[in-house]
Amino acid sequence: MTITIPALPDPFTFDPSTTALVIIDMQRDFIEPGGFGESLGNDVALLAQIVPTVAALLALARQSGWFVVHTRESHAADLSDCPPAKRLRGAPNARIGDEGPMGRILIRGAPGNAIVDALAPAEGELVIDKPGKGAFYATLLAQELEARHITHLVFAGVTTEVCVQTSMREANDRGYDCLLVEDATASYFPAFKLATLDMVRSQGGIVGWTAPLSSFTAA
Ligand code: C5J
Repeated sequence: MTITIPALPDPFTFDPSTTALVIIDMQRDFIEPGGFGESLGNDVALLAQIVPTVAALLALARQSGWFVVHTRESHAADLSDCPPAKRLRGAPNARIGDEGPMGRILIRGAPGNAIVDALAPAEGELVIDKPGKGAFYATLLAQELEARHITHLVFAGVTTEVCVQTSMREANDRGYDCLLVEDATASYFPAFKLATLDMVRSQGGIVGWTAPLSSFTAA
């Protein structure tokens, strides 16, 4: 059974049985007050405000039988998967692997590396630990999606112009039809979010589609 929803640049048609929801990096360190993101001077409220919308999207996906994927930007404790170039950029007193306000910054198992409680993965959902910005780089995501014959990906999460956009572009290059849920993604820089939505759907959907959550709930 296929469903068609209003979207930009044109309607988006998908079959729930071959569709996955991919929630990018809804991690405590990026979203909660007192975490790594806030310690860098970012207004985390901009990210926290989408949590209820992402939770509603997740509930809809679970109800509709979509495969669900959660990602975490994370590194091994010995930093063997963190290129020095990545570690050396950013604030000198808050590098990946340093002790941060919620444990070691972007290290697997640190409290701040966890997904926020409201979006905790359920049994049977895939959790991808990704050392890059993109969800496909150095992960098993491609194989996991192929094994389930997934053809369409619906994206949500943070931050829009960094890990969400990178993952969506990687997916687009791999042949997936991708849609970004407009009100289920956020950036510390609102102008970057708006620019990313425009980039994705420009030139006839060069990266994919965008639509608000209401397009899905109405359908
Ligand atoms: C993500 C980042 N998740 N902005 N990371 O976008 O560094």
